[in-house]
Amino acid sequence: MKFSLEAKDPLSKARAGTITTAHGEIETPIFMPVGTAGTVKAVHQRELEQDINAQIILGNTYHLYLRPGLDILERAGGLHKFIGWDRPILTDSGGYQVYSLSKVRKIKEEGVTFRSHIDGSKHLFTPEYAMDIQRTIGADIIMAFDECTPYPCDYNYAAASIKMTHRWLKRCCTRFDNTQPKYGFDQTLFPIVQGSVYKDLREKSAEFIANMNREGNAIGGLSVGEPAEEMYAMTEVVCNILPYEKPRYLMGVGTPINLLENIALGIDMFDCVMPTRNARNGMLFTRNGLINIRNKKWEDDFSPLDADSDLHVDLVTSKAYLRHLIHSKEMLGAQIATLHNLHFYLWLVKEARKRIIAGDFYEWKNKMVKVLGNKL
Ligand code: PRF
Repeated sequence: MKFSLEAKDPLSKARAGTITTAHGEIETPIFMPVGTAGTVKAVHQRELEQDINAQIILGNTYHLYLRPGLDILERAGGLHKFIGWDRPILTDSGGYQVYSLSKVRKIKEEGVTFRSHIDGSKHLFTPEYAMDIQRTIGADIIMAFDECTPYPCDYNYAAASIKMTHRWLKRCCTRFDNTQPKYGFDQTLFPIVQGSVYKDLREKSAEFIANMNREGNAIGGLSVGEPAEEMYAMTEVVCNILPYEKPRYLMGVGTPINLLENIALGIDMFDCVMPTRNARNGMLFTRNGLINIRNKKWEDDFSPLDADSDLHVDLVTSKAYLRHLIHSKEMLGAQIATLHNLHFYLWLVKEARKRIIAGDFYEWKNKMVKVLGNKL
């Protein structure tokens, strides 16, 4: 993997760069659509490429390990081949989904024991196993196995937790560095900063992670219920410590405003289920803020979703029709709404990149935050 920085905004810490992977380039700042189980829900790979030009998608170790399982993924030749996607993929390690999804879980030094949310079967993820699984899935960028602390989290728990996450990270690096990729292309491992909302713990964790000297770094444990201002404060502390010349990935964030504010603090990569999950409930992101297409006010609005858009479904779908589809729980409603929301998120980061390169990101960001904030 290679990362080159092309521009820096004069009035903020925002930067524009390019990540080069074995499966092509990613222009940053970037948003990664979430494709948990080998699919960005309701969107075909061809649409991801051709309609919204997604440059990288995210997969989840936890889900893919449980289903279809490692045997099938390996026999398919890895996730890229299995799903027919030859652009970059990043996989999360399971060190978050296990906490949020599985039924019973026990966190020990060795790893995490959990029961599958699908059939109740018992499993153990260790840092080593999380690396082995991600070698088998075959993503371009894989994530360290960490503990994401909940919010709120008491100081002593968070302090002990980062120590364990750091010990786990060493085990991840050892395993990763002593194993080979399975499908003939390079993978890279990103470590994850934790530390809840405590400045000194975030500093300590960021220093530890920076010292591991990997090709990119991530920030976890945010957007878990804390006020946005606390998230930004932590991002700022951590970005001041993580190396300038490596990509920084803020995990599981966020709203359009969260993206803009964190880009201004020096974040390069984001992922979040918000545009995809909200779409399925009829919540649409637009340049004027959030709208609920289920609302009666759209019942007889036959104007296009967005007449100024370059996305086909925005031009040919009326608000009244999408409202009808979502109300009727028609699958096409989820498809159109998801495409619309992902297109908006990708437009937002592309525009941010353009503004960073042009040198007027900060003013544009402040204006956008006001406009989006009106209705969010
Ligand atoms: N750790 C991992 N994945 C994550 C998170 C984390 O802390 C978050 C927190 N927002 C989202 N996804 N491994």
